Amino acid sequence: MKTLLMTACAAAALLLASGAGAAQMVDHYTLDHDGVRMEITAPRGDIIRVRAGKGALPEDASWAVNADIKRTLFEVSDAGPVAEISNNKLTVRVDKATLAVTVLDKAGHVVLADAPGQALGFENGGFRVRKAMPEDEHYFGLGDKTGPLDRRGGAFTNWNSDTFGYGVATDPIYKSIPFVLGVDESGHSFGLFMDNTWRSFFDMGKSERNAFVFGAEGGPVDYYIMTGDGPKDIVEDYAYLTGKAPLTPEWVLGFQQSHWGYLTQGEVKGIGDHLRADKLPADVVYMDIDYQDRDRPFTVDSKAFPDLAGLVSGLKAENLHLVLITDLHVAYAPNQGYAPYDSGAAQNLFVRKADGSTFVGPVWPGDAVFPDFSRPKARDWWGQQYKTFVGMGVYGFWNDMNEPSVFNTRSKTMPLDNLHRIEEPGFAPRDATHAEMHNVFGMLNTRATYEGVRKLAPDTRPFVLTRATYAGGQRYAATWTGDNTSSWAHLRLSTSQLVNLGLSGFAYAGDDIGGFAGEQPSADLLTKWIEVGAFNPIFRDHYQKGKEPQEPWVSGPEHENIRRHYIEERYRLLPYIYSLAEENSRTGLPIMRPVFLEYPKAVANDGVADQFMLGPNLLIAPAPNGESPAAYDVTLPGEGWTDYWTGEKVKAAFRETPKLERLPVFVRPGAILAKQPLVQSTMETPKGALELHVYPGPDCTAQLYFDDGTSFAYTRGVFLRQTVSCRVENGTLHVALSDREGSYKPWWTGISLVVHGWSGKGATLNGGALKADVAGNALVVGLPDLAKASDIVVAGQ
Ligand code: MIG
Repeated sequence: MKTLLMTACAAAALLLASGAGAAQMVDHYTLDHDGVRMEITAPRGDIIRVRAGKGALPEDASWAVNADIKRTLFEVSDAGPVAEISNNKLTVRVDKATLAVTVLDKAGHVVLADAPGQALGFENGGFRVRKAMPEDEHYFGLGDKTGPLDRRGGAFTNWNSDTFGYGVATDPIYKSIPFVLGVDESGHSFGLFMDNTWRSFFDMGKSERNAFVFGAEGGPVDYYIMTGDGPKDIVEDYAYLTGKAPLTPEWVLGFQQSHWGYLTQGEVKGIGDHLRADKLPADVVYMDIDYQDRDRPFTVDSKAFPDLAGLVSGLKAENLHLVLITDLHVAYAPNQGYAPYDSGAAQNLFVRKADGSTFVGPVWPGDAVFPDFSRPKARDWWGQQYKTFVGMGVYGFWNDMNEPSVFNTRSKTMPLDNLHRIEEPGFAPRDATHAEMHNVFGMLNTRATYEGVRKLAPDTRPFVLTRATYAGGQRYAATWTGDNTSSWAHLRLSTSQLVNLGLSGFAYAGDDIGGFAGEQPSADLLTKWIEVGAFNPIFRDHYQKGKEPQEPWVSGPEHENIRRHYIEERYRLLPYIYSLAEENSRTGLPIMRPVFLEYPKAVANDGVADQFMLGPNLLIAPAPNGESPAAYDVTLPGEGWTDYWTGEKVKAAFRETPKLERLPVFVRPGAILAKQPLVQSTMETPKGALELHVYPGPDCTAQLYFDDGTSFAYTRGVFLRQTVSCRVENGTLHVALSDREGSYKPWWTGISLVVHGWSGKGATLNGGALKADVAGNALVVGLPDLAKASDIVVAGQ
């Protein structure tokens, strides 16, 4: 009876009488025009998906989009020449004569429209789509691209490429993330994600002044238009579609030291010893290909590295993690007792040539074979290769060369007619050419690594670092910007690269601090790069074989002291940075942000392109031309900001004179920053009080988040979450803490409340008097640990 009733209700909901031409609630709308079939669906009320093909719709399958996303219902009225689709968030108009698509919000504002003229065209097996480009719209995202922060006026290709020593305008480089975020000068935003793994392009007004054009050489017309109230909504929509990065192990947020050319076990241990002797806080040392036997993945050169397990535990005793490179190219070494080859070959798990035989191509180990990562069986097998390393206590792995890079070929990769096997739920089981699989190959490599290491150590958070990836790859790996160059231009470029990566799903992104390739960085350049890197999500010093040392201790004590100061500040800020990581795992919002993500109207200000924010509270304003001593303009998004270092209030616009030891950092009015006493590693428990730095102002709310930083116990309730907020009333500051959630036991015994720009004396806790001392521009109030809802009242002067 119950079932019958529900069916009757559903049927009633499906038919809404609406005068002439009945409007219906449906979960898709299909139309045909001129041999093209198009379908509109809505994965969520604020997102629409457009698919199209010649004669028939393309396969409905994706490597990027979460498989559990369903279709939602919308209303269609298609009596006239323009079909109108609507739900409670948006309206889509499709011109039946041209297939032009216009998306409007509920206020009637055009979110995104097709360009006048041919909106969708098919040619040579590929396609192109043209969208209108309003004059005040700015474009971001596209993953890791060179060039300016704003993509407007640029044209870009998506084709994962090994580009050693790339320049500030080289395109493409290593990754393909076909997602664009559009923001206009009143803050209206849209997102566009083209889910197509073939070689593709985005021409953002370069060829046509008023249109942006995107398309691919093959594969489906399959794209999503995201709508929302501003850029944050769009970033969250994109995360809804393609997934969020898992919460990182906390040690990944520490300082990381790496080099291609640490040649012996003693040398690697020596790096750890040197970091500790010089009191340079650090969490990670990397080993590049040098540790392997003849560059063969999953081997160890036992002459140079006689006791890898001993090295891992020796570094662990210094509170350091080891990260090991494990490239995908398995040495082609039949009958040599090389297990990765033998076991993979026995099960036929390598990519094939067009004629069906195994493809062999040269990379570091010489002739190599390439795991067919689109097969679950190959991914499982790959994951098992990590058993020995995980058994030693290594949980961090570096997947390089996974574009994939192949030596001695013009294309730098494998033949486009090579064959991969797709055996993925959602896809028809079939062979796919390398032309189709190239851009997603690196992501599938990291998926195999991530899932494999998780299986081997189910309660430890793994860390995977990748060079190549595709949309959605953030679910498996962090990334870095590849082989940059030691130059001021590259330091500047890194900001727009990392910001756009963050907007494209990759909250965990870094660049080679100091520059990988090229001439030795000057002492000043390395110092500045460490200063900026201290405020980037991934903070990793890495450099090429053959260069002079580039660790923070080189170039003398004066430079080392400045560098240490910034690395130390990074460690003090870890409670704040870690809470940003936790926020990212829930929402997809990046850790490093463009100013316009917090202040959409700032998108109109060209000067902000060199600035970035760390979370919602810190704005970093490096000199655009780091080598120039000339003063430069700093424009902040409003009044009331504070200089992070001096605690002094600053104006909304002023000039900065560059100084070697100063990286300008400013704090938003209304910020609450959680900080901790200095530690040398995240493995060390801080001693003393948790610091809560309050900068009284509007929108003053923050969430404290802590857990053990390494396990999955937080998914079983072992975390600590508490809301802190502030408001000023009649010159009196009120700070409120909520009840604490979760069962994680804090390391601190008390809380030090530091109220910046405040000199009043008396403070009370739930009515009882507290000790309060003036320190510089701040008032410091000593509090006990407060797990229960509490009100602190700090009097004005
Ligand atoms: O062809 O493993 O981008 O970070 O040090 C060079 C050696 C291979 C490229 C990576 C770089 C790494 C290097 N690799």
